[in-house]
Amino acid sequence: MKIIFCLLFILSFHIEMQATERQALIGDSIAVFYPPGFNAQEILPSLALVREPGEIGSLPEQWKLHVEFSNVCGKNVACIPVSPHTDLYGTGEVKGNLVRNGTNITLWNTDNVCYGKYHGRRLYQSHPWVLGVRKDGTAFGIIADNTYEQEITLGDEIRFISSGPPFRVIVIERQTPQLIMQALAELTGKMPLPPLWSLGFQQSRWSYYPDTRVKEIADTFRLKNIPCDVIWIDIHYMNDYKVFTFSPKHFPNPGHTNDYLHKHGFKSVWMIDPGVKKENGYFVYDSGNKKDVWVKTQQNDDFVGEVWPGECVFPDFTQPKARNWWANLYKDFMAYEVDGVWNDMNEPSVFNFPGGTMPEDNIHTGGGNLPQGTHGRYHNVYGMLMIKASREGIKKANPDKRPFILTRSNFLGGHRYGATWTGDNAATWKHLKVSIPMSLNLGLSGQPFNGPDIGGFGGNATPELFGHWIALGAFYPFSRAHSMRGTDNQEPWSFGAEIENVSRIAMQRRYRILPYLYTCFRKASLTGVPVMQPTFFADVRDQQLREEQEAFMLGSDLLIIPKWAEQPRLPKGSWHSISLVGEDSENDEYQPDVKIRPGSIVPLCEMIQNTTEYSLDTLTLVIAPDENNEATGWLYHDDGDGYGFRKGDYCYVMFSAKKRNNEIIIDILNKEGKRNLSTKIFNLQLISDEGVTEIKGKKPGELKITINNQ
Ligand code: MIG
Repeated sequence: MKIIFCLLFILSFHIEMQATERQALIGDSIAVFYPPGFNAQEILPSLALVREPGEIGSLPEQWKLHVEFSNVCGKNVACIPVSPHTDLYGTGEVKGNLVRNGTNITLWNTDNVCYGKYHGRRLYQSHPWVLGVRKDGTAFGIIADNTYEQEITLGDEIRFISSGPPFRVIVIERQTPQLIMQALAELTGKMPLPPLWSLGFQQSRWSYYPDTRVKEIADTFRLKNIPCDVIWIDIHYMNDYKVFTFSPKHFPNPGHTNDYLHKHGFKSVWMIDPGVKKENGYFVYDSGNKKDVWVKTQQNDDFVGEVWPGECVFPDFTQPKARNWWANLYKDFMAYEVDGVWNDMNEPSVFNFPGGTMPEDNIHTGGGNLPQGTHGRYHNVYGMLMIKASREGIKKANPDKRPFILTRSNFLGGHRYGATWTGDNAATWKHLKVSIPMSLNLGLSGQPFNGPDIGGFGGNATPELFGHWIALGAFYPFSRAHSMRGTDNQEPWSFGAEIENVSRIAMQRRYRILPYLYTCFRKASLTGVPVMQPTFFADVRDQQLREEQEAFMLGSDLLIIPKWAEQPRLPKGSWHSISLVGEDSENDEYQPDVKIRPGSIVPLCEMIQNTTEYSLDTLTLVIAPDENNEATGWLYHDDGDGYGFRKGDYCYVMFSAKKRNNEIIIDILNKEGKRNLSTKIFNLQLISDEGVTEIKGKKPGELKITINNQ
């Protein structure tokens, strides 16, 4: 520490202070600050923003946050002083505490196994973004609008120290952090609504092969009645690790494998990496060569680096023609009835080069509105541009379905193209615990659809650890168990009868809340407010909640408290615990406590084994009246896939409940959409300080109910 201070002291002699060259309003309480020497050619177009912002005026006099630009030892620095007692969040996928004050991180997408390198301070994704929440709950957001390698240090001031050219900074001011998230989504875009099946539980490992093993895993889920929607197919399905091929030995008939999975109510997600084996006669290599799509070296040769297939070339996704070529590769691939695609290794990870990636002076040719640039410029967006191309291809192959793409590497704004998992964690308690602030901060950085490898990727989970992880994992936005090759089996039934049962209950809980969860995803896709939310979102003025990173919220109405939480700080008010699948079964050592916000109504569906069985014919409403004896809740429903909803084929329903003496009146209002709620039977769970009153089997016309006081 001391050494760093001395260094800073010495360095401070080399600081060249520069005034802001220009500042302007680009939206309601959104400002942009340009440094001196800003050269749009060198740094724009922005890859985070959906469009170049138009200036609408000058900054009001009382504007609070100003940006100081400087150049320190050749690096361009933007510094934003913040008032004391400001809590800082965001900064993307990072290891560590939810509150980011006092930390620094490097934005340089890195394949970081078990988060072991660089003290875990640089991981697979980059989000040059900080969310600040002041003592009074007002909030701000800051985008350092550049893609270069940079460091974010968070102290009394927020610093972005970039190794690229001078960059602009965007500052958003809002009354609450939730409103900041909405403004961020206005600027960087919204998550497209994912298919319903991708909200189900997903089972993966590196790798399930041959195809008979895939079937066996699927069969076992059904046999054991553990709800599950997706089986993941990792790299061993490929022929020699060549992307877009199938091993003739292990997966001779991928179409049949998928067909089998579909017949049993499963979907499949198959991996595609960016590295293309350098092998004449391999159609991907040959066709890419013909179109000249590869990343180049300084000498203008095709860059060659080693990944799983051995020597590989790498598509240059900055080129429209390369993205187009890549997109078209998905046509034949998806024709095997592949449901989703997993883009891995796209930092890009390169085994035989320093830093585990390609040299910074490699050349990306660009095209369209993207200028030619070095890998240093485009490294952090390599993964994002890859999944952008993947998404286009998958969409083109299946125009009537919603694409599902999972990516390891990404950048601020990349939620527009795919979901994310948090890379190679480890099967340790520490990584279980850190998964919560990590997922929360990803959500607070604009990526609502994320989650870690349940059970931990590296190493072997003990039964106890796996039990706790899957019990919690039921409540991650993206819920997938995955593990590394060479580790012990990590399916829910691999740890003995007790943990198998814990897993079943956990997933039953997830599937019961699907109507609520899907509604949260819909909201996220419309507004940018995260699905998984920090507890302080329940009460942004309550200082006690600001650091809470064991308990968290799912949407605004459910609070999830892990069994192992030591001292969770909970929002004030009577948040009551609710039971999702039957109190007796949930009351084990593992299942998190689920509490409901007073004043809310949470819709649950029946217990199902996968989303092909999803139905709202019978709906349970969990009703938690507030102190005025009133509650409201929302439900979004549509086909679960496809784009009918864009033409109004959905329903968005508001439930309201009023309790008067021993009577409860429930109103259902179709607020939006051409569909009507199809529910035939309502079951009610009325939550109060006295406990739960269950009322079953009511028809839509019978929702004025007399409660027989027990
Ligand atoms: O170098 O495809 O993070 O989830 O199982 C390892 C094999 C490559 C890294 C991913 C992991 C995946 C593994 N991949």
